[in-house]
Amino acid sequence: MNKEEKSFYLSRRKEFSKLIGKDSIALIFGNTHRNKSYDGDYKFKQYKNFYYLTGFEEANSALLLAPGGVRLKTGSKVKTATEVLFVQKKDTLMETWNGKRLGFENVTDGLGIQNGRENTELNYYLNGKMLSSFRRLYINFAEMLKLSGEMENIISMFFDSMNRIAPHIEIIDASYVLGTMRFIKTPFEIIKISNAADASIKAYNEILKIIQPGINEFNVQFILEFYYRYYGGNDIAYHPIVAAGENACILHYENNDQHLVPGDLLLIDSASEFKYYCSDVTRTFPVDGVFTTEQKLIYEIVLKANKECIKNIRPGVKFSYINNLSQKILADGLYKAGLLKDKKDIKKYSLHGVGHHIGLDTHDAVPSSAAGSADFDTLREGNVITIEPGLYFTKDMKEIPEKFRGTGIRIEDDILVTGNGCLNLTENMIKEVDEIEEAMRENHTGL
Ligand SMILES: [Mn+2]
Repeated sequence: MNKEEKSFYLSRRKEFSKLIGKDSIALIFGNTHRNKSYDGDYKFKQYKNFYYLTGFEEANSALLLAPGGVRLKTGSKVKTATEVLFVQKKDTLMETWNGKRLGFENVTDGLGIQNGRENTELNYYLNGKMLSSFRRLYINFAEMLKLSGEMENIISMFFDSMNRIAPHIEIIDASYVLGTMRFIKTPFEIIKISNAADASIKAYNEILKIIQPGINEFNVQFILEFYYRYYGGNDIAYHPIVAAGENACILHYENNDQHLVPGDLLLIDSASEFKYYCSDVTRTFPVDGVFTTEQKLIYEIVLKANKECIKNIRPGVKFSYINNLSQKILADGLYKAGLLKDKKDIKKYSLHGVGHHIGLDTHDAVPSSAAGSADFDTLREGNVITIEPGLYFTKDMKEIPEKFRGTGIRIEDDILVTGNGCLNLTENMIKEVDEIEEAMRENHTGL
């Protein structure tokens, strides 16, 4: 880990420690491997809250933060520590099978964290007696309950000692405090989201040359994924939606296995991740390179909502206001086109809200506006959000003329709230009708 990274994660631990106070202790667990079937696991992915405080990707880890200090033994010596990272034991055999482990001795040099210990020592710190000198225990409780493997024993120890802790210590889920921090992105994080967005933009430029009738949704899915990596991304930000025709009306369509048919639209909601930070974009393209009159009409309504919302984003504006603005533009557009009798019915066709925060998680773990008394609705400098209006007409919607049915359109960009306005991180991703048609006509290589 380089100096800049070390100093970012240290700043996160310091801020978190300040927020919880000296009479609190925090234990933030990293993720464990997840079983897919029999002896096969999913590819490991670190818990984002843990990653936010450490930048450490190894499984079976946990971070202890004690702003007021905690006693830490080294042989016969005892010292006071404010940070301890618990990591997997070095194990030559396991490392041969599954990859190198950092080892507790290398925690300070490697990650800039004050102290390292083997995770088996966690038991001591989950002991009721040790915890009894603190008033509050912050723990990523909901995430902890999902841990498996070697961490399970450690957690059951925790539950065993709950009786002894319970009388005086308040146990608080740490996700709220971490969420308030994650609400505002630092320049270090914005660069990462921006890099993810850039890889997505370049990959979409490539896929435009390839989309044509006869290829399959999965061709589009995996060619995009290839290009994310090719252009510097590390992973996909989420399971992609590559949905042709009516499939686009299933909001979280995941099969991605149908052939593309001329005359249909193809909705692509897929994006790159860069070093654990997500971009999140959606574009809708005509399979054969030309929008029909009806498709174009709906597309222009959605595009107008997308652009007007982005224009209105600046610090102090409420996200809920932007959402209402989007609904209003969509409703007005459909009303004018004669497709909506009562504007109040717009939800039937717009289905979802206008956007969400992005960051380490695609739907970033920012507290909802309903949680607590803090205001997470008013946009602030350093927020990064998506703007993704959409309109969806299934084949069953008999009140809509047939030529409009079997169509889903969504246009999604990633927006950074700046000091006096906003910056569209996906500004350079194609979205005008003429530009899409022109790009699909020229430079088209096919598969
Ligand atoms: Mn999204």
